[in-house]
Amino acid sequence: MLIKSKKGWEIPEREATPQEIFFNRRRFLKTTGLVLASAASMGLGACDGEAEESAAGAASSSSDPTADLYPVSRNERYTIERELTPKSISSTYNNFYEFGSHKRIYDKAQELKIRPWQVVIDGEVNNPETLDIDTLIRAMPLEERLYRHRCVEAWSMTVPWSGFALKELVKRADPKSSARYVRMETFQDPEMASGQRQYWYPWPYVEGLTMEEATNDLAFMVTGVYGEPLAKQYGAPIRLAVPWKYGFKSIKSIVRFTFTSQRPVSFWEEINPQEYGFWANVNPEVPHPRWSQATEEVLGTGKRVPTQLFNGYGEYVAGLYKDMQDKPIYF
Ligand SMILES: Nc1nc2c(c(=O)[nH]1)N[C@H]1C(S)=C(S)[C@@H](COP(=O)(O)O)O[C@H]1N2
Ligand SMILES: [Mo]
Repeated sequence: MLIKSKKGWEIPEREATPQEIFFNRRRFLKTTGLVLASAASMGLGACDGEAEESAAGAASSSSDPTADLYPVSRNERYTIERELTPKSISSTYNNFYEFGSHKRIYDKAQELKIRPWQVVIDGEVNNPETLDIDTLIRAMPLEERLYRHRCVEAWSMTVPWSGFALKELVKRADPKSSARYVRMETFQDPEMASGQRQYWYPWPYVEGLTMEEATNDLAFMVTGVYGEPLAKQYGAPIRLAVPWKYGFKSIKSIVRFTFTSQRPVSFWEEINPQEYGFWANVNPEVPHPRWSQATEEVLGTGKRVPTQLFNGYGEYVAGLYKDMQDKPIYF
């Protein structure tokens, strides 16, 4: 039996309710009263279960076929004034609903099989292809970037990601002029990923960016962290990092990039469009319908700090939104 002890950096539920609790009416109607029972038994378990911290590092990767590539050299353009979040913390406090709707999924996530792993690039492109993840990673210019990450639940961390600019993948795909969005999709395998047996969620996890966002310098494909291949709980073997947006935009364990003229409906938007919009740009002045976004708990520090517009990345991205007519949520 494990005794629960709450860490200082864990957010009390009254400040940040886990994302799963509210279901929109459409899904509610789709899935009947059974959902209520299930939702109740899921509870508010954001902080359930004490971590065996030593298990966390086990997630890394001497056997990873890309291990020889890391560490990669740091791009000094992307450093930050905040201290890095210790690996023991960021690797044991994760959102990865494919493995459960709470934060302590890191040992469950070790069930993720990351080889063989194929990535499909399709849709409105001149160079559609299906390629092996190792081929893709080895074809791309890898670098390290220190990025802040701000979850919509009002916690944040600072992580040394390794990977490549998403615009390099866009260049390789060679999109047609009809492509206006990149839609990204996570694997779907409910036998492997127990969370995907929670059938009331709209699996697979989907996210999307406009082409302008996807080709912005900041949009980063992550294949490593802390100078090693990406550990499974962070979304191995490849996930997105878009640090000016709320964390749910940074989709994990991607198997497909589809270039399309249609705006994708993302996983959280499908679940609750009133609370999780397409844009999801970090904005301290626009509260989530159920909590403030003015401040954030910095994992590992026990401190709350003010949240910044675009999570502090306005110099890179503010120009993308200056002509936006409709005022979508979170912006
Ligand atoms: N496929 C998938 N991607 C996902 C999620 C998820 O549940 N499934 N959670 C998102 C959310 S809400 C956050 S905050 C980040 C968490 O990333 P981390 O666990 O590396 O901190 O991943 C995002 N990407
Ligand atoms: Mo999040």
